[in-house]
Amino acid sequence: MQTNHSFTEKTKYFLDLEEQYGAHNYHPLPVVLSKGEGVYVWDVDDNRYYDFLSGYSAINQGHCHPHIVNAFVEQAKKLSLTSRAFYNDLLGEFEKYITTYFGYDKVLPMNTGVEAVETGIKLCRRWAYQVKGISDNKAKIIVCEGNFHGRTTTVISFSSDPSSKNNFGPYAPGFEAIPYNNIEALQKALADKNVAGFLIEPIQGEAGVVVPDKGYLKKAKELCEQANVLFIADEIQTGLARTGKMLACDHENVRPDILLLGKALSGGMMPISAVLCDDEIMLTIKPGDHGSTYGGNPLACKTAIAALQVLKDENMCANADAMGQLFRDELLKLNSPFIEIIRGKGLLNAIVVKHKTEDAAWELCLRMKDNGLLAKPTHGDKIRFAPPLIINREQILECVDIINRSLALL
Ligand code: IF1
Repeated sequence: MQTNHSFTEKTKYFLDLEEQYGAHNYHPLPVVLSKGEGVYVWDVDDNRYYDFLSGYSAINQGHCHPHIVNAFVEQAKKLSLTSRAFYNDLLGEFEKYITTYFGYDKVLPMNTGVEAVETGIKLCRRWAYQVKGISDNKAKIIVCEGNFHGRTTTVISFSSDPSSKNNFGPYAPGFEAIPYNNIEALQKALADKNVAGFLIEPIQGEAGVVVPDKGYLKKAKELCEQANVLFIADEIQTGLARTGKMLACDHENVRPDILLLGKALSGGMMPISAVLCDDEIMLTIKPGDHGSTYGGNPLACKTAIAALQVLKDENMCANADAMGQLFRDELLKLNSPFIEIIRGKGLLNAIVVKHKTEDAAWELCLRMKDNGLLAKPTHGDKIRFAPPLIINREQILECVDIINRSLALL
């Protein structure tokens, strides 16, 4: 692996700052970014790169999308935060816009994705006790092995990833993990009358873009309905046109009982998340039962409306679907001995790298960086490829060529 001395002075300066003064909770690729526009980012030495991570799918609309930036800047100069102690002239507009957009009675606005997950868990438990009639403190939520739903102590309690979970105990009770993409395991778990919800990623992102079998989501939703259990879809990474439909659940016409959104809900401007569900669930939370300082702030509301609008105005679902198919087809044509698996949906894709050396995926990412494309390994041998959804055919073909030339260097 490269050490700091092989970088320009400018790059080295910034790497050293973070080494010295920042927590070491990440191991970033050694590139220092200072500008972003559309599918591109530039480093401090003015080298241009294709961004194939898109801020972990928070920048679906492309870096610094002008319509979203303008909405953000205009509102930032006017009124950014009121707290929920008072009303403001944007929260209601946003609530009407997003509930109409996705077809739910109500929305509870939060900030980060994991706050939406935590809020979904609290709503599910409230519904369990006040509507389903489960005994107090007995509600169980089924989750899937290989999940990633965020990093709070409750959420890592049901993680199966040692690095996210180990030495952060004691863990929160009330969760049971079953194998992903396994209908029989779900059927068995739903026999427990204390089960209140099933929390699932329609495609597992961090696990390396694991796409379940066709029909799995639909069958799982049916089983949950039969068992009077809430189907909670974590679309924080898969939602907002990333997989070629507005929601990944749309590929199987599944309507989640609780829908969790985040990341690209702001187009990468600021943390914005949202929980959508119908009145039977949402109205179990009464004034004072839940909230957050910034949840539903006017700046977030204005920004989110713009971020959602451009997804539709610029047909990003259709483009993600077409460009994703092109990307997978062209990668397949490379017929590389170092690519074991290519998988994904829309523009959420990943490869599994097959190579004798342990850190081949990392080395490949370093080579792609040198050739003008930024991507990052996940869980060792997988590399996620998730560019902004505005990428065009010519750019996809250029990126496949970059990947091909980088593979040759392995
Ligand atoms: C990290 C990747 C991981 C998410 C899903 C909730 C959240 C996330 C499906 C929480 C967040 C981010 C977090 C970031 C790496 C990245 C990630 F898959 F997107 F690449 F970890 F799996 N549900 N995913 O993917 O949202 O609180 O972060 O806003 O923590 O390293 P958040």
